[in-house]
Amino acid sequence: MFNNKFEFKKEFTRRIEEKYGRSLENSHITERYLVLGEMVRQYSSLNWKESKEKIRKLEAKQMYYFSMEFLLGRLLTNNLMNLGIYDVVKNGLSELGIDINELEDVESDPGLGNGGLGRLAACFMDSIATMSYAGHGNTIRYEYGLFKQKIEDGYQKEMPDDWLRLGNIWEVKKPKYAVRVPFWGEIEITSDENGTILYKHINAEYVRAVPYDMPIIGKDTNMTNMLRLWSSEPDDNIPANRDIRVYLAELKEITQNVYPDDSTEHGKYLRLKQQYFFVSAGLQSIVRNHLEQYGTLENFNEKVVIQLNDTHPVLGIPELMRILMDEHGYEWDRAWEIVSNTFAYTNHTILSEALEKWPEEYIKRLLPRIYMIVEEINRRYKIEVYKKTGDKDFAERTSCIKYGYIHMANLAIISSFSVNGVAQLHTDILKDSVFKDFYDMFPEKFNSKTNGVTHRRWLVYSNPELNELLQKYIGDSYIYHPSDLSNLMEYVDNEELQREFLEVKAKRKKILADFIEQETGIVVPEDSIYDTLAKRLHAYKRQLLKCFHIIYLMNKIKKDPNFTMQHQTFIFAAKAAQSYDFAKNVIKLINTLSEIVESDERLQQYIKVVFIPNYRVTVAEVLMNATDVSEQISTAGKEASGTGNMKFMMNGAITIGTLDGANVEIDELVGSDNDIIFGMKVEYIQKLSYDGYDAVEVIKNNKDLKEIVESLVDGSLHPNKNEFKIIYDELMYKNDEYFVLGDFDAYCRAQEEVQRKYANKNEWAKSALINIAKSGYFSSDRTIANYVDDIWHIDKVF
Ligand code: NBG
Repeated sequence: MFNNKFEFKKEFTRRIEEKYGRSLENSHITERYLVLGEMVRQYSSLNWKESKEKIRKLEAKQMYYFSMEFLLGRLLTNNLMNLGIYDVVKNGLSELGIDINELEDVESDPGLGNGGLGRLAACFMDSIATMSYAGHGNTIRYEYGLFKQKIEDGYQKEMPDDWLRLGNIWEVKKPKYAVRVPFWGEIEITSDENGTILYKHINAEYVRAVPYDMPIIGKDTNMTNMLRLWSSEPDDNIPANRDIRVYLAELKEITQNVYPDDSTEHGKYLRLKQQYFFVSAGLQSIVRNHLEQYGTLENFNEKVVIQLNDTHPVLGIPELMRILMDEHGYEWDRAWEIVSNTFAYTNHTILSEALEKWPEEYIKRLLPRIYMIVEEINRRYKIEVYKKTGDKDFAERTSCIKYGYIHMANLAIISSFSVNGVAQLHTDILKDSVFKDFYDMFPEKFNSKTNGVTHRRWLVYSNPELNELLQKYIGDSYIYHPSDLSNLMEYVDNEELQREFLEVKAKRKKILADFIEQETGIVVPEDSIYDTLAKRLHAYKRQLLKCFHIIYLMNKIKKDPNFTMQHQTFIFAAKAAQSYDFAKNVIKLINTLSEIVESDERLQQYIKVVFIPNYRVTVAEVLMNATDVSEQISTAGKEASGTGNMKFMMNGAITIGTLDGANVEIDELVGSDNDIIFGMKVEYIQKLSYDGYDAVEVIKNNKDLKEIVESLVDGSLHPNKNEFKIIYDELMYKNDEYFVLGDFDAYCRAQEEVQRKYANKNEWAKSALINIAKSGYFSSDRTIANYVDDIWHIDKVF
């Protein structure tokens, strides 16, 4: 392929000429990008081949991460860095007169997911490969990503995220591994000559699932894993009476969009189809691969472990039962033994709206055989539990079919050998309340795995300035051993380092400021506290609380002629789900505040408000490392973990947050001098929820707050008094479900603490450095090590 810059240049030029029939000088930037991508992918193919051979030779156990989302972000830089050829390529290109950054910018950022859950899957893939474990991803090849967010007149507008416009340079289509996935139809029950009962799926409509494989390249290792994305295509046979155009349209829909609108019946069926489609295809291919190597499924769970990323892939459980029994002649008991030792389930949220349940009827119609198996799992479960406890109520309560619905989390817990939460506090809540019954029954299944993020993407590659500074003091071992970041503790009092750190931060702030100006036209001062809240827009994440603090400041600035503060820039980035009106209303509010500030000189002396549109991995990469203050202000108990909090911390931002999710662990590690914790705690909130919380009462007793809430509807923020009515109603008539008002005062005091702390530059820099030093714990390398030790039990391949 190429071993040095000279060979690279020659090869690159030759390929451009061969592929496009033109000279390098006349080639288009997209042609250059595509050729480079192809070269890098092929470069990694040798490792891919070697990894597969080694896995086979060692008979290594493999982990498969089943997830409906993988928010990969762009891969060119990451892959070049991980392969150790970034500089060769960069310099080679530069000598050919090409700026590598321009090619990097051609790559689209595949939004194959929604938020933390999808990004976590991507971080895990990086750590697993880098640590030389065999661990692959299994997902859907969505034709369009989530959506591109545009802001028009302050409102969110959704545009298609056409990420495949230039093709995907990393994938290889493998039609020979296609499998068939059945929907609809009926089950015909017969028996053979020995009396064995046979289940035959008749009148089914088949969809062809075709895999596209992407290499997952580890850092400085030969290990290359696979992310398999399934795409739907027409089957060779379709039912005789089926209208072919309808068949094609419905089939195409399966892999068209991330999160199709599931407010309609059609949408719900579609979502269910997506779930079954990718788990069935994934399992069929894993089983085939296993049989090819071992010739038996007897040792399946010794060689395969499947991690279910939330409940979306839980249909994999009955599907594997089906494959073992209907296709390979297994009896129930033995099949169950294999299945219940193969799957492990991760819960990512306790919000009841997100704990999936499906009308029984839907599964019965769409997946008749799967329905029968779920029913049987449930029947046996209830008998077993009743035998064990003698408690009928308990058995009913925890069963997976209740009141006409199939409860996916219950099915997952009953059928998996491991159930984990994603931060200590979250796991405690699962054990103590949400899944208490199950915990009482199967305490051994429950465990906690605090999330992590790949510090290579989020620090080493996206913040080269900080990386360089860290290496100057502590060397580069932390790239592979993130806990070595703690070596920085020795230097946190060093004033020279503190100064250098602030310089690095200033450079990153400049980069962000330029980006903001380019995206929004807003000019933000560099000498300002960059205070960022970037995550999905949701009531529990409380973007609204931050808005209220901003309005509070605006009111103070206007009223008090002696007002003064260090300039602070409030940055938001968030997408709202398409049908979530409240969230969209908050986006409009943020943009309205931004406009008010932009048109008022006096306000601008002290604050700026910025909404960065179309939040995605690429934006996070310039946003997090330029931030001074990391906003993690969810209602305590609601944020399972958070992972943005970790990315900010790693880049030396100081957390202002509630004791929620992984914030609790951040606080334990850095200590209360180095973060700013405020607000009601989980226990108090739980008590309040029962004991009476009266939003109207809270406002009555707080003049500032009253003024703020009223400004939503009295025309002072927007001439249309109904503009923020949805927000107003949520607070006043739905009793402020997420305690925005209840935490308002505490949040304002915490923000005063930000101001006080920032005034002392050395103190600030020291705290930031302590945050960086302690952030090794939040590398996904640590998380993966925990999963390997406690759940997966897989061995290193290299
Ligand atoms: C999210 C939680 C986050 C958590 C990520 C990753 C879902 C359903 N859950 O708090 O809200 O960090 O999962 O575990 O997206």
